[in-house]
Amino acid sequence: MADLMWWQKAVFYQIYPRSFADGNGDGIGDIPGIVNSLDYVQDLGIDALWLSPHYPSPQFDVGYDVADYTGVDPEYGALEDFKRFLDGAHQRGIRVILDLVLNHTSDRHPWFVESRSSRDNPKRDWYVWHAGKNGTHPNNWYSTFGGPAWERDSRTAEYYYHYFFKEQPDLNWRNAGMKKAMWQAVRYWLDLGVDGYRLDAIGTIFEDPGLPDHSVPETLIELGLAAYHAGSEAERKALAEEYKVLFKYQHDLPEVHDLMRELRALVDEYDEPLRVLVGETDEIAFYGNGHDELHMNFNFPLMRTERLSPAWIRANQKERLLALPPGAWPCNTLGNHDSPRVRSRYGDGNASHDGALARLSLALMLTLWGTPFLYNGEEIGMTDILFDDVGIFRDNLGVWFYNAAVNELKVLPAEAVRLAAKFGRDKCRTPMQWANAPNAGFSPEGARTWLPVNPNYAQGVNVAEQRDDPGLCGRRTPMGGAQARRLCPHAVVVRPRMDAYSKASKALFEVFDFDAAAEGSGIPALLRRLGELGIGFKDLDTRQSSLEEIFVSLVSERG
Ligand SMILES: [Ca+2]
Ligand SMILES: [Ca+2]
Repeated sequence: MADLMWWQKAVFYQIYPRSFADGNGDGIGDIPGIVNSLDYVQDLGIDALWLSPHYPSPQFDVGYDVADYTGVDPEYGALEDFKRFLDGAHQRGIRVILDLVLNHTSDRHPWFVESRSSRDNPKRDWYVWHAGKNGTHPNNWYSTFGGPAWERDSRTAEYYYHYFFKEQPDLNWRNAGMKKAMWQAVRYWLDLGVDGYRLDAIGTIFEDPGLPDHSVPETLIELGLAAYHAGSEAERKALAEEYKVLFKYQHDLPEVHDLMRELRALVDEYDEPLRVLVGETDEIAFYGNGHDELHMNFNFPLMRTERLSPAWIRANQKERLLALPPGAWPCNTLGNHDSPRVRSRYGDGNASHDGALARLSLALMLTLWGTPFLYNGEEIGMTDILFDDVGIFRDNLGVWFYNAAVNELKVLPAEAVRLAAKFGRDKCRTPMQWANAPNAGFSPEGARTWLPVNPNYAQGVNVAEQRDDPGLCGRRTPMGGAQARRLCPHAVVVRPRMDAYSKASKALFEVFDFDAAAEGSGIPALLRRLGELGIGFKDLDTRQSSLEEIFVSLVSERG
């Protein structure tokens, strides 16, 4: 295993800076807060951090609308704070990757301010501008965040393209000057010592320059609502296919792979240590030949279920691992700042099961073959919270959904809020719960946090009370898991050899099996090791039950 790269052995932990730790007590997470929390991160056994955008931003898309690629948002601190954070992490042996948003900027970015100022501005072509057609939009494309993908700019009477909000104009990656400027920004952080990037929304970087209309009769909101009400995997799959057709000319154009090869070559100029690129995409094609595009792409298909059954996990692993090109390395996750909390999503509503299932899910992440990414707060079993007042929403996607549901689909407001809270992303972005204290210990008493804290901090869902408690979603889960993972980074799967066990047990063993050739020991060794590290379930007696039996009983209960 000596030949594995650092990022292949690492457990990654995503920090959403606005919600992780508030250093100056103004209700907003910041970099000094993260600096103060580095010992906690180290104690968890985390090897690498992915920091969601820390750049200056009007926060219309909560950080994913960047107004300066080489700055730090004043709400989060200054460059000196960032350097202290990077040094502090490195001193603890923790690497840091940043978020890189290549598809679009904020409409407040100076590049766009210049670009929109006149049709002959030198930066006009840095964005995607087109004349209207028949007095309206250049074509029928949607923005994935609702409404047309085109916004008419009265100053120059042309339309600019935006795949996301109109406050996020798409960059034109066919323009060499823009590309050069962006590569300079990429080098800026690498030169500072940053260890790589997580690449946002890379599938949307290029769009068809011929602007052909899509052919889907349903509106985007109709598809969204149908997906929400879909009763079966088959239905969900069919809708996902239709969604693909809707965005066919705006997604995954072949040119993007030339660009990724170019970026990889740039990043490969840096060594000591080697830097890493992780793509927010599940398309295997972004691995290139296994060595010339991105180092890792998320295994998002694993998440796309309501139930993490052994059969689902096994099928996913078989399909995914077989599809990888030689030399490519898998990358697994069950949650991030855009998706439901693991405990809420994969639980079954029974409090004791939900806790156990959340821990099992973490154990799964830490034992599957590949590099795991955990989202901050998962280690203490944080849950979604659904706000019942649109006035509280900070995610404009939820606000859009609410307005569309009320105005276009005539849904009653109370029901629309409920749907919008589920559809939006505030639910999983609430402040980190550090203690059973006012504002969950995130901000001082009396401060108004940018999103309300989830009140379940008072029911044990907080760091302080789980510090020494292996309880329902005890902090010892990821700590032990991370240690276990370092013991066996080849942990994996899919070797039927368990005749002696029940069917459910067999399936689970296959899931939690690991590469005996790599470790020189049998299957249950990892499970035993997890047991030794105290990773059991409080509601089942781990001294009387083997961990294997616990896994089996969990699955049996789940049917
Ligand atoms: Ca703050
Ligand atoms: Ca684009």
